[in-house]
Amino acid sequence: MADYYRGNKEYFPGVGKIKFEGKDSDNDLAFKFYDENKIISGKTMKKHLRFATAYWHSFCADGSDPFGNGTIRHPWKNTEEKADAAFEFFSKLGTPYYCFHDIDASEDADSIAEYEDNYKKTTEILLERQNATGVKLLWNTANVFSHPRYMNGASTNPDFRILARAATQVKASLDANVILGGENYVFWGGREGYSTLLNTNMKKELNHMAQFLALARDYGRKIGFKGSFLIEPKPMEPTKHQYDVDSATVIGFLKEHGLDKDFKLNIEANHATLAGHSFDHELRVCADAGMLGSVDANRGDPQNGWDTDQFPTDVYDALKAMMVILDVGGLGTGGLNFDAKVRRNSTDSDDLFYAHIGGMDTFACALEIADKIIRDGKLKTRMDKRYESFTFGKGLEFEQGKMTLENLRDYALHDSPISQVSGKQELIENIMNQYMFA
Ligand code: XUL
Ligand code: CO
Repeated sequence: MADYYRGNKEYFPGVGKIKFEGKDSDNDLAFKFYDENKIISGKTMKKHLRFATAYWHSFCADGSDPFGNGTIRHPWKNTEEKADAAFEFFSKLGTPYYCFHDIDASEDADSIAEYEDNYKKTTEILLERQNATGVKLLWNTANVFSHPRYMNGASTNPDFRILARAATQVKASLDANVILGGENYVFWGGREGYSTLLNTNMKKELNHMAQFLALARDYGRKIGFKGSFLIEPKPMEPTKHQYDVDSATVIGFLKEHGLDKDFKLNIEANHATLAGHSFDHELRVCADAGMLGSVDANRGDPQNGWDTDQFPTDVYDALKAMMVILDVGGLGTGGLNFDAKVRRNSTDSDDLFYAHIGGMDTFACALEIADKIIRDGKLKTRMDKRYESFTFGKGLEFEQGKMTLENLRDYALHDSPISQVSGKQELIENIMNQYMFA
């Protein structure tokens, strides 16, 4: 019996189950570093990394860009065939989770009844394949940004009728999520933002967005959704200014509107780059607020300013991300979703496998190195030492809120002369390289 799922037809016939063969393997279709059963600090790699494949990039995108038509021709013709191809791919590759937008998997329709009917049937199709393979839903979401009706936004649209129309898609997506046992539900801002303030009442739009999110939360909880609602920050694209600019902005917004108990964040590497931050900065901001939900694992191109959604291959970047993730005790119900697409000129069906194998190997390396760094504790000791002056005496009293501004002045007045303390950045960077290439 084949060790992967196949429907009526095999969509990736040249490829079998992708196995771990180790770093000396010459087999291009094998993992060199990702060994799902390998135990790292008491947990398998599979459980640490919780990889997911994105339906939209892998089974919908056709390589088209603003200057040219699609280059990638998918053989699947309808919802069922697409689902067969997707689950064949997941089971051959071994990503334990997947993610989708409503209209990636299900056919869109202008009539709400038809849209809902399609989605119900699609949910059954997906559930059957989930049961056949054991692959689970990390999250789903509603695409309330592609259709022309959403050109002025969805929950921030100045026209109430459009806001209500968007609600039908979010409701249907939450219904599907509960049936499919989704572990999270995502909101990416899409067209929630503005092109010019000359025609935009920003305060009203932000209040509407908060109200809409609260209603989605209430409905989700009512129908038994127990997972996290996630907001995915991004500063621009498609609007000039997206409301969910970056982690700090989103966290402030959620707290202002009392949504921070149910909502966490989904951090995408390329969106961090666009916001002028590093990937690990965005993760750290969420981690410190106790709101790190999940990760869209991809990368941008430092030489341009748009969302290239490339597969992650930069081990150093992934390592710094994994150091934050391990530091907060792991991804919880989140995962590493490859919100990434093969290039327009990567047109063979096996390219999709190489892309994911590379991303999974990158994070597997990062996990092993991050775990070693954390267990060794050398960097932690150095960091703790930098803040040592707050662990005793007046420094500790300050942290405990026991000092006034006058007390600080009096302390400074009687303190001995201040000596410079180096941050030792270059040395720490050398130590990182030593861990990476040891
Ligand atoms: C867009 C993006 C989306 C979200 C889901 O930049 O990242 O694919 O992840 O809507
Ligand atoms: Co994303």
